[in-house]
Amino acid sequence: ERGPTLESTHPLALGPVTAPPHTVDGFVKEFLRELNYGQGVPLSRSSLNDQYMALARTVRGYLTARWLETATRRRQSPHKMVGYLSAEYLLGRQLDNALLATDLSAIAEEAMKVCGLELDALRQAEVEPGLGNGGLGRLAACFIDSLATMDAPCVGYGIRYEYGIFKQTFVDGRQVEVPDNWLSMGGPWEIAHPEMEVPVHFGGHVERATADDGRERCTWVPDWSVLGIRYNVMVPGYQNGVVNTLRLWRAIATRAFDLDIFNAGDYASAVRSQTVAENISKVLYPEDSTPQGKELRLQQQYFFVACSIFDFLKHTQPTDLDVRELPERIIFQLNDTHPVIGIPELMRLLIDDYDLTFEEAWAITKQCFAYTCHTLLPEALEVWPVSLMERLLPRHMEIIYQINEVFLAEVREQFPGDELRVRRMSIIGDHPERSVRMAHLATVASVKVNGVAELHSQLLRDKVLADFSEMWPEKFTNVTNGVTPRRFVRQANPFLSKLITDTIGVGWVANLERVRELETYAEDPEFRAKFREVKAANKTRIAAVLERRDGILLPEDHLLDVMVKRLHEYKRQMLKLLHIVTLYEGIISGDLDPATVTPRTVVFGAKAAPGYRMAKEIIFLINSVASVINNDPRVQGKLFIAFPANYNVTLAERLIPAADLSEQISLAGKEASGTGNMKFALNGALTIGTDDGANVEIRKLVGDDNFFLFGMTEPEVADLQARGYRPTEYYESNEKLRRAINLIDSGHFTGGNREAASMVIGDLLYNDRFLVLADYQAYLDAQAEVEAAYADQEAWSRSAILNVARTGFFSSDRSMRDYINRIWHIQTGF
Ligand code: RUG
Repeated sequence: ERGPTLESTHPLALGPVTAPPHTVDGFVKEFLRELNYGQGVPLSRSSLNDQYMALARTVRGYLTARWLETATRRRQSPHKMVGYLSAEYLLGRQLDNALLATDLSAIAEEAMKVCGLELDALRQAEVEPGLGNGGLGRLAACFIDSLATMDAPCVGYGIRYEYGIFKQTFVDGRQVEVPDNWLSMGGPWEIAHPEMEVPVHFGGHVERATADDGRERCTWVPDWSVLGIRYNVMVPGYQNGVVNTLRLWRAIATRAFDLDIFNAGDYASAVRSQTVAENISKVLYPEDSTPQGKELRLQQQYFFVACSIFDFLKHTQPTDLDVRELPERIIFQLNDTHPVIGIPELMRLLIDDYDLTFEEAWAITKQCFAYTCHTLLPEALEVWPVSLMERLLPRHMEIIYQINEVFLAEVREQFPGDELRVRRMSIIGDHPERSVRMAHLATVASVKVNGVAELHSQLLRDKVLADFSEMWPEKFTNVTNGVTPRRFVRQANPFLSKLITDTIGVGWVANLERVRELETYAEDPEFRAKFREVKAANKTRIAAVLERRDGILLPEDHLLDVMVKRLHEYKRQMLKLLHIVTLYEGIISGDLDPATVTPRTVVFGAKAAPGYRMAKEIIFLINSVASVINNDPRVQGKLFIAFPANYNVTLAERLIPAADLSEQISLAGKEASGTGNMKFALNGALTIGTDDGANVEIRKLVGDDNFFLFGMTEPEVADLQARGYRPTEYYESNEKLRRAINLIDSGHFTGGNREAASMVIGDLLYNDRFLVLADYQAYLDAQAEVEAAYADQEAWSRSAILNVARTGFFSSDRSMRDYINRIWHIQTGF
């Protein structure tokens, strides 16, 4: 970044910043210095938090030299970079990741011992920054990890929410949300720059005047403003000396408080502007795939993109930047529609501040953005009422109208006389109220539009954005999601990592395709035995975690069947629950001899959006069923259900490596990609899944014999829905289904209270939008195949190994390569 240049002849000011020595002694010294001078305590009187803070800062110190070096190198040779715009980054804990990146794990462990401390205990003290809801935010975190590992120039831009995703607790089986005050113990990984404030404006009106050159100029006269404060978080590459930046914005008031009003005794009014401003970055919206039409959310979106674009133009680029060269300098990647307001913001800056004409600004802007769509649910595509936009961002609304005018003229030219098409494609929709369709705006303004898995991209092209793909077929592409092998294999699964490294060498961590070399070992009984030992060790580890964290006692030697993801009807947690109830009903009715049942533990992890009533009812039902089945002696310990509260990245890292079976059972055509599915396969779980999202590609790669496919395909779903779907027909014609539903409906799991499950059961029988009942029998059949396959442990291990060996494709490094080659066209490693 540009900053004041300080001329000094002192060697320390001239030379490169040097990292502390990579030795146990060096580490101990740095650690004690941080503890004494940073935390202000001697070791003997330090608390666990003091020790954690000092450790985190020590490791951060090792990163800092590389970070400054990376920034200097990039400044000296400016190339096109990526501005990754994302309202969410679900980072997970930072300490282990930073230790791995700097190759300091062993040194840190030893150094802590020297100080009489346990590294592992300090690890547990870290509160993970939950600045995202689920897959979308975690994807952003994986992507920036990969970009650093590939030495790609990227700044991740986002919001520094004071409260991240809520902490989930259960009270009498019902979800209760507790605020996530993740910063309360201090944030050792961020560096604040309160001096680099960015003004962001809202409201007001637009004034126009004709200038001397005869052209009209606009001035936005806003009503109120806030300041964006920059927080930098380092994003280390894996053992390559590169450290990129994640820049998060916090909103503060332009004037902290009004002293005159305060002195007059009106304390609440004195801090009002401060409260209004700080609310903008106060809390992450706990929504996943359904937008909430909240003004504050639009404020958040505009706030962070305005700060980010300003930051890029004014601080990252040279002062004499010619904005006409912007497309050679930057590509802003829009992670879903949340940052799309950045498009009219760049236009506004180019026209009103840099004095370009609309046409000039539009020609530049259209080359500076690319859009990733993460959903297929039409209701999840964001729209903003025109009335709200006019009130909050009047100048942007004008620009959007102008963009729309130019765009619709193009549509009319290409499709003369097709006014219906014009209406369908318009950026402004009329129903149910006049509103801005953010996905349309993004598509119109972007160089490329991509979906997140093959099937999803195809459905985007053919269905959701069909008119657009007809007009600009070359604009549409696919980049299948990926996950970082550093966090989700190397760190999360040290036992498997050791086995892989011992077998094929260490290169797989930065080049995951190399795990394919394990394929031949699937045939080796000795390797299979070692692989089973790894799984068993991971099961022991998760049992200890769940006992400590949740007081849950997992049975031993069970098939571990895991369904972890946000609670959403389309993901069909209810299908899993019906399967469990069917097994249980079989046992208690005497149809199923418990001796013949495969011992199975089902683990659920799922948060429901606080306003999503049905999802919360499903959580309650899962907990109710769990408490009855887990305590019924007739089950003879063959079935166990665990639903630890507050599933998060930290728990995922422990749970996924232990799983035998990965549940990916969304209704075909509804899950854009999924990324949990990739993490499970890479850790040697077999998938039971529908032909949906990235499951399709997982199955193709691992082979039909190593994947339990079931259920309708997307065209079959569309066909059934077109013919008219009647769930009661399935209920009436399938005895097992009827008995499972009746058992729930009887109040058996809810203390005799039939009302307690009525909302869920009523919906399944008379609505069932996601065709749970239609796929029920196929799911049961596939689960029977699972049991048969699990009975042959040698064959199962072989399949599990092949899952690991054949899913190297799902590294987020590959996703990033695809973005670089197909969309961004940037250089790496210069
Ligand atoms: O639901 C999708 C997942 O299928 C996908 O894997 C993930 C990352 O691409 O994004 C999720 N998503 C979608 N989260 N929010 C949305 C709303 O558009």
